[in-house]
Amino acid sequence: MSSIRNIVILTGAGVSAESGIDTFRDGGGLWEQHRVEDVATPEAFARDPDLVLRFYDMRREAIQTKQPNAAHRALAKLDAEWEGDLLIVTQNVDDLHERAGAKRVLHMHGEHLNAWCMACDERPRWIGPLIDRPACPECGEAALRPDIVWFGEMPYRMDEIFAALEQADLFVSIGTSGAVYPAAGFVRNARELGVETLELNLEPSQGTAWFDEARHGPASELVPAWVEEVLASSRT
Ligand code: BV8
Repeated sequence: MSSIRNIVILTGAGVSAESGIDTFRDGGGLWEQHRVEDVATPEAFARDPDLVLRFYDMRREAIQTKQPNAAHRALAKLDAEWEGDLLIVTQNVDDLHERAGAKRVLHMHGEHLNAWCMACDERPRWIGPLIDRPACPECGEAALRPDIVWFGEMPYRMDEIFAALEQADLFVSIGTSGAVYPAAGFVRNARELGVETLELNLEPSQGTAWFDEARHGPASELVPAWVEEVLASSRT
């Protein structure tokens, strides 16, 4: 019988790459089209709110034209069939995990499809643009910003993430470059806790040396194969 009961999975932009959503660092990635400092910081939003709102309006619209890929579907299958604890901690701000059917998903960097009201702190579901400063559906104020964790802002629900890591038997990092903290440090937290660690990525990430095992290739191939493997091992 496999000793794996509780799994924490971290996903990054590489999981959505084959769905046609730009990653941050590959080739013509998002960062190259816009300098990070220009759009993904509170300072940028204070300095040039229209630029930042247009940047997120474009991406919010774009993700609604994309579909989950085989990696999202395999993780949703694992979520549905895994009897132990399972948490998909995603750095991604798209909704492809959910649209593939995954339930146990935690967006540590926020979501394109939520807005965040700076007047009443509500986070209404939002699919349209914010550039025209629409009124908050809760309080009526024109004070909505993207519900995205920018650089220098605290990622969401960190206490839940660390609690899950403390209970985990396996930590799997999928489709992330290991460039951004605190997410990039989770593999070290896992190792310190004695958790088995696995990397599934197109190429070695910046943190690849910290993993017990690393497999390199496209997520649409690696993830379904790994899901079948871990489900089969749980039945032995
Ligand atoms: C915080 C939302 C503290 C925005 C994002 C110096 C050292 C250490 C840390 C820092 C430092 N200086 C500053 C920091 C902190 C900073 C940081 O880490 N900076 C980095 C650049 C050094 N971190 C922060 O600011 C974080 N907050 O630290 O707060 C604090 C403390 C107290 C009080 C208040 C605050 C907040 C970070 C969150 C920023 N927001 N996203 C948006 O989406 O617009 S980050 C953004 O980049 C993503 O969300 C993601 O999390 C991150 C990394 O991107 P990846 O997902 O890894 O994508 P990437 O393109 O990099 O890699 C893709 C990978 O996929 C590649 O490896 C590629 O090979 C692979 N791939 C490609 N195709 C495929 C594939 N794999 C498989 N199959 C394929 N087909």
